[in-house]
Amino acid sequence: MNANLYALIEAHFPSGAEQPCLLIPGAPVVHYDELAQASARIANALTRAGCQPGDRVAVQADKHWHVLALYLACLRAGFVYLPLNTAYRRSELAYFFADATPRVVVCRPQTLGTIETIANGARVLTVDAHGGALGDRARGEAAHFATVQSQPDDLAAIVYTSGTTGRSKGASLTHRNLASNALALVEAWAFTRGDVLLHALPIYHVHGLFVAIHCALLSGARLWWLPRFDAGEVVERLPAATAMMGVPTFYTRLLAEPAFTRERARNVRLFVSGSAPLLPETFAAFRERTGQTILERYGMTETGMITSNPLDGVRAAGTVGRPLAGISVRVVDDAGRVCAPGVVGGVQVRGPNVFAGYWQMPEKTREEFTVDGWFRTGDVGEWVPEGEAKDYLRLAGRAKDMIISGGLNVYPKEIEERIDAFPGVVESAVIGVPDPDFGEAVTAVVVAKPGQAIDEAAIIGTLKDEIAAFKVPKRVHVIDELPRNAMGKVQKNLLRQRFGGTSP
Ligand code: MLC
Ligand code: AMP
Repeated sequence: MNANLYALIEAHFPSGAEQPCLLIPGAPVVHYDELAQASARIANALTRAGCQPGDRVAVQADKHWHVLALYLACLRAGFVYLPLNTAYRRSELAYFFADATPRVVVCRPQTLGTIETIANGARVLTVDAHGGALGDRARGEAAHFATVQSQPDDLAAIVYTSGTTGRSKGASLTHRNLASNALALVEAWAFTRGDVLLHALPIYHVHGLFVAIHCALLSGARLWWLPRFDAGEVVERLPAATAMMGVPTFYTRLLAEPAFTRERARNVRLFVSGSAPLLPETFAAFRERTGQTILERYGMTETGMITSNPLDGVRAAGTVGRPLAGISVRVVDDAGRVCAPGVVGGVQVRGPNVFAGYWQMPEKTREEFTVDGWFRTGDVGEWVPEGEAKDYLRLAGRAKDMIISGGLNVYPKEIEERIDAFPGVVESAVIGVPDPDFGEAVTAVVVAKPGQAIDEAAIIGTLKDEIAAFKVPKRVHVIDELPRNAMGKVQKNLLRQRFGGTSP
């Protein structure tokens, strides 16, 4: 049997392949056979460009359907797909290229000049709405490509996640990781060929790329392929959709639209939320407005999806449900002992979904696994001890010092190091404060050198030139001294209380 994920996906394509796959506003429908042929052409073109199985193909591109074909091409040819957030700037990209040494980089036409100077010897091709240079090369290629024979442990993708040390780590994901998770989700959420999934997520993170796309393609469903999340556009398309996936910000923004009514949501059988905590207020307001109950699930880049509230049965606000089929989850104390229900501890995971390790970081990989093979998520939670959500997992916070803003992770250390390097700054602390739109807003607290003024706008402006804008603090506060505990550790809880109005 071929463990290649593309082989599995293709086996589920609807028969009589001229079935609609991507519904794109203002553009012709893309059918399943067109997608398959486009992926074959790209696989042939990349092979001709020198790519071999195991080579990395790094992609920083807008959400054109050709990019989906490119992803499928990499899978079927055994190349390792490496998606990059479009917000990443030059220095961030240079790090990824140096670390992953891709054979090919695919980018937007407007960044070609920059990327060529940092691509580390990779061949650089553009992709745009018409296909770009990649499309030009693919056009003359055969529309057939024999999917390579893959082993379950062969790499399918590397997805970078930020690290507590400020250095990003590439999570190496295998064909087995992606395939097992995709099958578990199709089953848990009962996707069928009759579904139409509204897809407004970006396709450079696991939520939009793997969770959403695999559920749809593995069930022969259709997707509304929207370039980005725009609440008005989503409200317009929802009556023609049966499912939607989003980060909590999608749901708070929908609720802010007066045109988003029960009637608009009537045909949708499933609203899924994840990537960040869904506030119980949002859960309740959504139910009140639409009569529908959001299904919250929990996952991470290194593991794919871990737990989910049920399709049938109680979906409980503030919980992330039960482990998906084939996945084991445990909650342990600091000594590694399993916690009783109701006792908060570290969340650990084991199963075919758990990644193969961090790209070229064996030490870091070892640190994140227990001796008996469980992956430490860095999240903290408990099993609900009683009531209608008994035995569901409730996340209680994070052991790792991480902020989630609009579903995107920001590690304070990376930002603090940059702010500390500004002239006039003694030191800084970066925290997340509650934000009605992004859930948490990145905020900096800075100590100035005696007699030096801190220019908030200058710090924000300079950081925006250097790093992805979603990581840049929305505010910079100046303070005389950072509060520290007896061990000398900065008490971020006190800063959150002072600048975010939350209790410590
Ligand atoms: C954009 N901006 C953000 C931001 N997104 N700021 C903080 N946090 C964010 N998430 C800033 C931009 O830099 C810009 O700033 C301004 O907001 C407007 O930019 P935009 O591009 O117009 O924003 P918008 O399209 O409204 O994007 C917001 C969003 C988007 C919430 C729709 O961030 C999004 O799609 N988030 C989903 C991310 C996701 O897929 N996460 C899953 C990760 S996988 P300025 O100052 O320049 O104006 C994962 C595992 C799992 O976590 O379990 O799923
Ligand atoms: P990432 O590293 O981008 O994959 O983000 C994974 C992290 O997002 C997890 O470790 C959690 O901290 C968080 N996360 C994902 N889903 C949820 C959820 N439903 N509720 C709370 N946090 C979540």
